[in-house]
Amino acid sequence: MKCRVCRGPAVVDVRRHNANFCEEHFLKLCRDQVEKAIHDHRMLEPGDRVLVAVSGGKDSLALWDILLQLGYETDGLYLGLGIGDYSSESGRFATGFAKERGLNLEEVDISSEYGFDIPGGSRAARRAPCSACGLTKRHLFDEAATRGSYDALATGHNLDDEAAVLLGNVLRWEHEYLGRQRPVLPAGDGFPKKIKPLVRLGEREMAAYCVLRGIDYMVEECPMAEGNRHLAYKEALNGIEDRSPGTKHSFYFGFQERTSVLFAGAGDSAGRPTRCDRCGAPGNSAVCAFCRLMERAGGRLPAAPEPVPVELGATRSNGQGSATT
Ligand code: Q46
Ligand code: ZN
Ligand code: ZN
Repeated sequence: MKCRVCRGPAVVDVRRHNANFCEEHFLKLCRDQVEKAIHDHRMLEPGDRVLVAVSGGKDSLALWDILLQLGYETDGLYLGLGIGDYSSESGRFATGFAKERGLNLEEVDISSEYGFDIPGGSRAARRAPCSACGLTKRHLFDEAATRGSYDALATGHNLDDEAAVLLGNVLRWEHEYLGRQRPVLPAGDGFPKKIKPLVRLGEREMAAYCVLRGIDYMVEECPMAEGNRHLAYKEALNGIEDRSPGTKHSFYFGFQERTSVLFAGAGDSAGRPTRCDRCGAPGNSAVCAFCRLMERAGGRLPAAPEPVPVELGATRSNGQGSATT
């Protein structure tokens, strides 16, 4: 097995590209793919300040590492979701990564700061754990990115994640979610810009990247993911990809290039943007979904909200279908 670039001994095969790579050229491939995603989808400008949503898993840590190498000014945000040992362990990987490199990582423990955790909150609110979790993460990531005046919030969604979410949204013709399933969502109506710079890289590549870069990451999956439809979609796509490498890429980027325009605007709802009466978050209802969840779960807000200015324009929903963040 020889590296496609230098013909030296290869350490990774990337079937989607029908090619093998040595360590140096594989790491370069990963950086180049992120750079291309950022450039093609106009995610960032040179020197932008980026808040990276860090879970302690391979994708978010690799993303943080690559953005640093590409010269962006980055900070991390880790949310302690209160999912037993899984949360405490993943928190250790996130803080370890930041500490070793002298990086700034904001940690928010939702149990101590908001008075509920994901297992208890989802039970009390009678929501599926991943639904309550996804909603909580989106709300707190948005809040932190806005509070810190970051140019963008970056998440570690990779090609496997995005293709699986797309499959789920297509199977149910979720036109609103399809309208918002893009690698970049611009800032507006009080929401920060959101970017997914790993969309050109798969799960297996991100694991290999971390191993080769010596990044320790949380290997165990979240115990609450069991029964999540997203996993079934991933498995189905993996079966197809095995027989026909490159299918996930064509499915996702074919949608972006040729079909997503048909759904453009479907995720926006007409009306005047407003702010949540409880927490001040932007949205289009008097009490935001996070505050409703928190109230049903017996939680509380930590402090009086700082008012966040909201520009006039069409309001938008901030979900994207199956939760993957
Ligand atoms: S952390 Fe949260 Fe995931 Fe666990 S509860 Fe579901 S959404 S699976 S990425
Ligand atoms: Zn090489
Ligand atoms: Zn609220």
